[in-house]
Amino acid sequence: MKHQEADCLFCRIVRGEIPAKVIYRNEHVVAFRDITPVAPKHVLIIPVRHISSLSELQPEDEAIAGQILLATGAVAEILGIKASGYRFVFNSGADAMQSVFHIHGHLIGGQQMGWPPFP
Ligand code: DGP
Repeated sequence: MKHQEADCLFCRIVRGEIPAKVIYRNEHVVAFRDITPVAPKHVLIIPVRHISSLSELQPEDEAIAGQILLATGAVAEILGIKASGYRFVFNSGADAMQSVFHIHGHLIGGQQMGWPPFP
């Protein structure tokens, strides 16, 4: 598949080589349940195309970036939290504790959250 990396965990989920609870997909993005949920609802939304982090997004990726954001409403509706509310978080780099280097937004909800998000 074009724009994919052989050994990237999330590229492998996109290709179906590693099982995941996929709840939504279109030609641009895939959304699947996080393996270690931090809230009652926790889904990762990733681009089909391999891009390692927000910092690596290029001007030509504008449409992909938009597709990731556009998918949040559809995913929140599937999860039943569109009306109650949700948060969409990207971890980028070491301080944010990014651990998988294929862009992913964490869509989390299903409970009241606090702000700021750290103690
Ligand atoms: P981050 O720290 O932002 O890079 O988050 C990576 C997330 O990916 C983390 O919440 C756990 C999740 N994750 C890691 N490996 C797997 C996997 O094999 N399957 C699924 N569904 N999620 C995974």
